[in-house]
Amino acid sequence: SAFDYAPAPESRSVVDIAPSYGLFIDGEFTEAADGKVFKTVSPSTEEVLSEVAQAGAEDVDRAVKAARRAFEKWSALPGSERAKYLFRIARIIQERSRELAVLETLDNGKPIRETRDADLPLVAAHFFYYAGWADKLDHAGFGRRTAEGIAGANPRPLGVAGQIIPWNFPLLMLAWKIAPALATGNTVVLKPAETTPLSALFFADICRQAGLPKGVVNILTGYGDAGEALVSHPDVNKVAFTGSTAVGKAIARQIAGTDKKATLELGGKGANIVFDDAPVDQAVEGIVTGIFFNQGQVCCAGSRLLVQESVHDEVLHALKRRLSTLRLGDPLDKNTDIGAINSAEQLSRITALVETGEAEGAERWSAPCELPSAGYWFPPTLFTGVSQAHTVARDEIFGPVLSVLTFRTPDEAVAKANNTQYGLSAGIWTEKGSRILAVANKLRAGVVWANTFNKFDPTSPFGGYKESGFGREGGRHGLEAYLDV
Ligand code: TXE
Repeated sequence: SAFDYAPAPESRSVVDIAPSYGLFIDGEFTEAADGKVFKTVSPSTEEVLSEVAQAGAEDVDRAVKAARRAFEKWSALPGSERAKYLFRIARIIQERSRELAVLETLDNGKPIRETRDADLPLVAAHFFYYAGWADKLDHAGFGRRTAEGIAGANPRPLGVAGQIIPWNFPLLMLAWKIAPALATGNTVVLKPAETTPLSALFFADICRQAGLPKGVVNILTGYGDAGEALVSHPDVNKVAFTGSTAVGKAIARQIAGTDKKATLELGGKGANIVFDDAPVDQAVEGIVTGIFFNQGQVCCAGSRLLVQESVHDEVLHALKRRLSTLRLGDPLDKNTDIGAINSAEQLSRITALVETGEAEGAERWSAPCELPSAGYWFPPTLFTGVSQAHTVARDEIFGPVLSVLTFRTPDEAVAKANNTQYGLSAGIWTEKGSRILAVANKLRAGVVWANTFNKFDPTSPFGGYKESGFGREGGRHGLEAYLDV
């Protein structure tokens, strides 16, 4: 069967996880002021990996003060000096990428193939990319320094950035947030998600290794209350958040009436649109990448398949055959395609939404695979016979679950794709270039992929329309989010 294969596990011993970790404040690892700690577990085995300090309001205050003190010198450095630190960080990430990939896989549950081939190379790429910007801000349309002074725009850092990130791409979300903030001369207090605190703490170690001045990057592990304290701290000038739409809205309410700037990157319900002229095998691979990459725990996942009616049966047949070959299991095994769900809470959210889908009458099909007895797992699943009113067509499931809808004409595809509260991503599969352009221009989505899906690049801005949030990360636009011009 598809499950008979020789396992080739990545060695766990390449990463040395300490039994406990402190908060990283002002260049030092330190206990929380009230001594609180929490455990982080591996979602594929439920084994406790380590115990980390749990930040409270007092720790947030200490970290923000450290970042404020560091800001004076950091923002005054020439861009070329800041670039040197960022290049150094990027190179250390490359050198330590095997260790970091294994760590991320242990703490998050995603397959090592993904952390090794996608997460880590992209993390390094973002630091290299923004390092390259640091000394060019004055010369790239942001402004121009002349012998007499400054002509045109004068780009200035905002100050202290409070950054809150989720658990689905812990290191990559850190890179998206820290690299542009530092390149533009801001300092940072970052809170990783409570289920994936470890890679951010290893990153703190990399900052020390790179000789980054103390206080420029501070890492606070903890829960939502620490995030809330960070957002409301009066000395935080900019809030950058990636996470659920509900918390994003709460943050927007919290900072209303203050002078804080914000970027919010929230949920999604991306449409992957397959036209009848698309090569089926290629489209099927793109559908699989779109929704089963990282177990579908991706804000820009292609979680709604819109397939042209005339090829529905053919595409579904090929898709089910492909899904039956996916290997679910040990995320450290290099042959694994589908890893663990990140937490028991996320698994129960997925399970509840799938039950709702069944109760509302959509037809469920799950790939035949054995689920390991320990850990949090969900098989690759499809819903067919889905209408736009169904919950599984409207709500973000954030799991390996694809809802299949059909359309007859390009206009109907566009209307259905846009019929969502979200607007983060979409995909188009067709051989016709003119159709790609025509359809893409009508989609209300921050990212539109054509004949590919879930491809990321540090040069491309990423962000949402509608309730998927506002602001862009990545590319030149990602710099603007950290500058007053
Ligand atoms: O998100 P939260 P959760 C979606 C996805 C998922 C759902 C819930 O649909 O099923 O959200 O996930 C911090 N003030 N996405 O509960 O709570 C929290 O500690 C400030 C989409 O994990 O939003 C963590 O660091 N911060 C998504 C971060 O916010 C607060 C990625 C995200 O957690 C806070 C993740 C508060 N009041 C989930 N409460 C995406 N866009 O990629 C919590 N946090």
